[in-house]
Amino acid sequence: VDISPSSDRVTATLPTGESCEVLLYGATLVSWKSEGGQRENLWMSDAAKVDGSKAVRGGIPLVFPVFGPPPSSSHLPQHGFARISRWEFLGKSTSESDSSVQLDFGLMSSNLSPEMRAAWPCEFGVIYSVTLGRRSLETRVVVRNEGAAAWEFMWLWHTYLRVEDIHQTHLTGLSSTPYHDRVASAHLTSEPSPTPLTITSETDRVYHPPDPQSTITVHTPAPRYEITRENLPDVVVWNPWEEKAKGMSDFEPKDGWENMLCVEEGSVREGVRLEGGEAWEGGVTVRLVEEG
Ligand code: TA6
Repeated sequence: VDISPSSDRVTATLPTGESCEVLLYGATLVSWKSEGGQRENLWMSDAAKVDGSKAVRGGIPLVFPVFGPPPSSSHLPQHGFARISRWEFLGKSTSESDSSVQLDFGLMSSNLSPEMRAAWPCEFGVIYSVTLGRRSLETRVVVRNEGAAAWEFMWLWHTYLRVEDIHQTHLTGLSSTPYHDRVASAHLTSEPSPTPLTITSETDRVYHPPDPQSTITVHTPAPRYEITRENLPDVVVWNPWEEKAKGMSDFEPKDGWENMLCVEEGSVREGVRLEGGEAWEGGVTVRLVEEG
């Protein structure tokens, strides 16, 4: 396994060629290649900023400690500060069989800029682990309250999956699940019949699957993505569609919405409360399974 922790990113490559690349900026996964390194599974905008000037448009940005627009009284940025902070690379560990490699990253309240510390003065420590397998990517997080006073947070992986064609993509595992529609800003219950979910216009939904162990599958003309969660009650499905893509300066190419789908796992409907010294952990595994 080759780890080249250059100054701004860490790349891990398995002997069989699969690889992942993580920016220290936001601990943002910007590439996950399978099939010997031939297939990229994450969508990245051609105009994504990776110089620290703004959150990366693509890959897997981390949302913490708030999801969405912050409370009006707060000075936190949209989706919090994790994705725009510099994380520390804590090291790697490989399995004996060399068929997987784990990269660990950390963010502490002491790493934050003064303004972010002021915006969210809670003592915290986050350890984020990325484990690359030949046909899988596992991401895990432990959030710990390092202070004495209790506080609440939200966590979400804002994952931009690459799809061959959004018009030939459908999801299973979310049908007949209640969701909050952020486009129509109404709380709706999804179609009662367990029909696969297709994406036919701007979509921004926060699902709350009744079975937290349910597998969500993204069927595309290429290997399907089978997504399982641990301790994460919510799943956001987002595609900006044509108009909103046009309106994002860092979203390129403008028809790129046809090749991406955000399937985002987290705990965002309600905050997670941690007493002083308490820790919370969550995880997501995405497996690649040949269709058919
Ligand atoms: O996860 C969906 C969402 O909350 C959408 O409402 C949209 O705002 C998207 O995230 C992108 O947000 P960003 O701050 O990365 O532009």
